Amino acid sequence: MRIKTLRLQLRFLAPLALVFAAVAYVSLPLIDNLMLRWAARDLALRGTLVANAMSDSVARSLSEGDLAGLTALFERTATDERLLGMALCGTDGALLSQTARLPESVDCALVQTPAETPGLLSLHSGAVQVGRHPIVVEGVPLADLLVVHDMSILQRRSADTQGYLLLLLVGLGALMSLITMVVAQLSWRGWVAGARAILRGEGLIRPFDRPVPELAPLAEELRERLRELEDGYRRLQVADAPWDPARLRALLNTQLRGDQVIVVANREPYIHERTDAGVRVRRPASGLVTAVEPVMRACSGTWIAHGSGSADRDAVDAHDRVSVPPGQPEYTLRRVWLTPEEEQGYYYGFANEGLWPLCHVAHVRPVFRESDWRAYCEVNARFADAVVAEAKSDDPIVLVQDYHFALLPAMVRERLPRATIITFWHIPWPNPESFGICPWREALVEGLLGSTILGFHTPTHGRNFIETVDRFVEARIEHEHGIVRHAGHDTLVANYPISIRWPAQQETAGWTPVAEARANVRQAHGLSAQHRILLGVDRFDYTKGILERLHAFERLLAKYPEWVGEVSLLQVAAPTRSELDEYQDFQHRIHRVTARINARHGRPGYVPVILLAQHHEPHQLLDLYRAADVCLVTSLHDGMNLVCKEFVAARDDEQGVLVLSRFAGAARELAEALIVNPYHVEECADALHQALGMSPDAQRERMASLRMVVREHNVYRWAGRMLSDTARLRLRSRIEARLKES
Ligand code: ADQ
Repeated sequence: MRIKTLRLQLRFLAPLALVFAAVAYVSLPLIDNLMLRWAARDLALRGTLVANAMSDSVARSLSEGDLAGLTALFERTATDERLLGMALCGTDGALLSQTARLPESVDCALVQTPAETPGLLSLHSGAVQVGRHPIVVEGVPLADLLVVHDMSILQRRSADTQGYLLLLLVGLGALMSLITMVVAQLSWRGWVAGARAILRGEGLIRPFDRPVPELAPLAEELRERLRELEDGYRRLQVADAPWDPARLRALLNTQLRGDQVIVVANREPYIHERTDAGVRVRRPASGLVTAVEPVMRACSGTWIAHGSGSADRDAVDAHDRVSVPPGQPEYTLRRVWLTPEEEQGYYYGFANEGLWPLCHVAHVRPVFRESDWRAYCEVNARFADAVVAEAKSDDPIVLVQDYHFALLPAMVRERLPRATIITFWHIPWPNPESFGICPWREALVEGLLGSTILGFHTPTHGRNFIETVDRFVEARIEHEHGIVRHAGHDTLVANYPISIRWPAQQETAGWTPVAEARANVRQAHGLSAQHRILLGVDRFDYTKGILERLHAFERLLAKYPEWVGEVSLLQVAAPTRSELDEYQDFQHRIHRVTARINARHGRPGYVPVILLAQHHEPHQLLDLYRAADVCLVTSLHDGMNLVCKEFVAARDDEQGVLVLSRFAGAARELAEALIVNPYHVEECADALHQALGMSPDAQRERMASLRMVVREHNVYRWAGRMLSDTARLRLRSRIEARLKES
């Protein structure tokens, strides 16, 4: 018998045994006492019967003075084994007659003793009982007859009875224990197996592991209900109170209290760089950093990233860690070092020449090199090592960011099976046909299926992923609930639209007023105060639709010549991945087209396209957003796009028009923008014309509605919804683990 079963049985038997011992201890003396009393009363009655039967003979013998005959009568009567003897005492206490075996301790003095029980005088040494029975003839008391019974027989019987009773109780106890144990075992095993099966999604299992096909529909229904409850819970999460830093912190401090959070991202939130003026700390222009940092600040976790700054190595301790933000440390940044070859293969090669174009439908061919793939695998393994090294328990929460780490979730899962791994894919996921051209498609999908939760910006990206799983790997899919079961492990595929931090009131109070920002920006670029500005802000990337934007602007000037000289396109493009040919070619092309448009429509004092191919600080971008009449986001394909949300957040004057590509994830939420197909030059030119001619009231109406959406759907909601789901799944897996243990 297994130890666990033995423990389980003892759990039932021990209390039962205790109860029976207590019952026996209390009840046996009580029962014994009761039986002795009954027996004594019986003997007393018996004595009375004897006395009554003999009273006539006694009266006659007394009247005749025949005491010898009386003694002979007593001797004959006292032959019974329980009757020890008899004595006749006069009313004055004198002994008139007695049997030979009368115990010495019995004499006529007892007649004077008051009796507790009528007719019962006393018990001597617990061994004899003396009954006193008056002989009364025609109402006149003549004498007292003492009848002495042997009590030792009763005591022997009492001891026998106790023995039998004890045996009976023990037998009963054993029988009841056995029945209880069997019933408890059956129901316990049944419930545990049933609950496990439901949680595993396999159906109920009968005790002793025999399947019960007739219960399968019930199990299915139970599972269904459980999922519906969870879906309802998630919907409620969407509808309730607004998300802000306090609510996010409260979530981390309650539902995820004490749980360690580790972020894995290629990009670090703080970069130490060597400059002529000494070491400078720079913050990268990244939507991802903006989104994830509040989580880190709230939970004092660890952020693992590639140390890419020229002074990064000087800033870390012996374990490659540095506390950030500098000056007011709130969490730890752990840097991972890559060789130039590794960076080339993993980052520029596989991630940005392979996966980036593969996932964006932007008509740029992905390049897949074997050496890049090897570097990608190795770097993923290096980061997985760092996660394991930084983990303080066997079940940390690991937030994996983006397409640089598709293999890492399964690598971490293998070494920390109890970890909760949340992977967020910041870029789109294409349909299975497009994804299928990747030579390592199965490995990438299986790597991601190591995640507990896999998040995308939109349901379409999630659906594409599930269809890709369906096409290329062996997995069970619950389409309705977005759950994929692969290698004995569930992954929840869900959508969490990312966003920006909505600015606090004290922050907006410090902003340059809109009129001033408009004037400053126009002055900086030599434009008149009334000059209209169309604004584009992007990384200098071919997916952002910068070329299509130029085409649309060119068409606007041609189709609606009244705008020539009145409006300029101010395009800010932050250099990015410039090491790659594709990016260099693209950037050159944009410069060429810009020059062509300017040559065609420009004139002294009027530059139609102002191209600022450089990084801008956040306050500079803020002034540009506030100065613009129209913001143009024309991505050919974009996971979400944060620029359009930044523009909306910057416009507290409720003016300005957003023109937004339908192929950006943001188009799902920002329906009040002018939604365009960036490939359709004519449609885009018309939208620009409409935007420039829009009345201030119409602008206010649209902008107020857009602001409401972005304020509510902020970055804290993105992180909060993901972490709420994390907390729910961790609770569930803890219950599951407990069930397994029992
Ligand atoms: P990106 O492709 O980088 O992000 P986006 O979401 O627009 O795209 O974020 C760009 C960020 O860089 C914005 O915060 C913007 O302000 C900043 N930026 C752009 N140009 C700049 C410049 N010249 N100087 C300084 N900063 C500049 C990826 C996905 C997106 C997804 C985000 C977040 O491609 O679809 O929205 O991740 O998940």
